[in-house]
Amino acid sequence: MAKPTVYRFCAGPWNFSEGQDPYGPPTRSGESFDWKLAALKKLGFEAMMFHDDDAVPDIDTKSPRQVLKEAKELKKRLDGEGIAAEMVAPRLWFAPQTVDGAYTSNNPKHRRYAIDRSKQSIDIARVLGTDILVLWLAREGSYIRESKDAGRCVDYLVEACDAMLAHDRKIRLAIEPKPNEPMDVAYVPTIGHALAIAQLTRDPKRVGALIESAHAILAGLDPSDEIEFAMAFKKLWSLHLNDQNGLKFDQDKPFGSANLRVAFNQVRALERTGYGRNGEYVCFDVHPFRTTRPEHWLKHLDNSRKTFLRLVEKARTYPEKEAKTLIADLNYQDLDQLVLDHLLGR
Ligand code: XLS
Ligand code: MG
Repeated sequence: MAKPTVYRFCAGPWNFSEGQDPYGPPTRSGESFDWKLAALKKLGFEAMMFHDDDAVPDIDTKSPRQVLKEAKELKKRLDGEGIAAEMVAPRLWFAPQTVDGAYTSNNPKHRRYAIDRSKQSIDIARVLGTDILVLWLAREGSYIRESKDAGRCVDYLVEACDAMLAHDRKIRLAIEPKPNEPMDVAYVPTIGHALAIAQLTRDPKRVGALIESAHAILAGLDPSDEIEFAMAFKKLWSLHLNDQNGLKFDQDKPFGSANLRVAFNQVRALERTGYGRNGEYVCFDVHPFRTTRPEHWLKHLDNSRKTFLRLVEKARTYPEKEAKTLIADLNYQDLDQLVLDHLLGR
């Protein structure tokens, strides 16, 4: 019997957001990076995840030398706080060069920009001590179908991955699927699409995935099935747990906030597949509600972690034997109630 997994937690600087949304300005004044780092430690988190310009602000204005210098300074600060860098993700959705896509832009110069910026993110990742580059393909998709050649875009995505894999022999690419937003329709909406792209690259064993709960729900799927699918290929290398109430904008709600049973089944999937046993982190890609006052700024992360750990207990005390008997008897009515009673704490 394998030892119980001891989970380690992670969040990004963007998870301490100031409350802005497309319809209104921030409701909390920003805090410094040091404040966020100290807050993460206080919450018992052991790692921080980074966009490239979280690690090196205003990155496009700096020389490669300056970028590496600042990455090394950040690494020293992280080491001083005992915080690991979980991943680096190139932010390929802000710059003017990515207005019509990054790797799949119709403009070859912009595709080159996206690949060069990704290679730089790999250099930052190596300095920070992580071998994971997360590719959330935010603008790889279309606003109207006729503006792009979706088949050619598969080739562009594979070309971009191949360039990254050739740039560094150790880096692993974790593709983070999402079906839409900011695009009308995105090109890599599910874990199946991500792993299919991986198979076309020059080194498929170095191309895996990251699953985000809300993104799977936006694709009309159950995140626990996506987790089990990715783990069947041994390719779930990072994880963004949060929640989502229906098909609308990406809500990044605290874990369990919208649907406790979906959260329970995600934790059960992690327990069953052994996610976390090879050093993988549980990241909460969650945002505080806009109404949250500064004195409550950390609650969305603290509550997500507490809910996660309570659901680990629920997974570990799940009445497996009773469930197996009901399954053998095809008695799914009582199995359904068994799960609810267990979650309700009969
Ligand atoms: C946004 C994405 C983003 C990626 C990292 O929805 O989840 O947080 O995980 O770029
Ligand atoms: Mg995410």
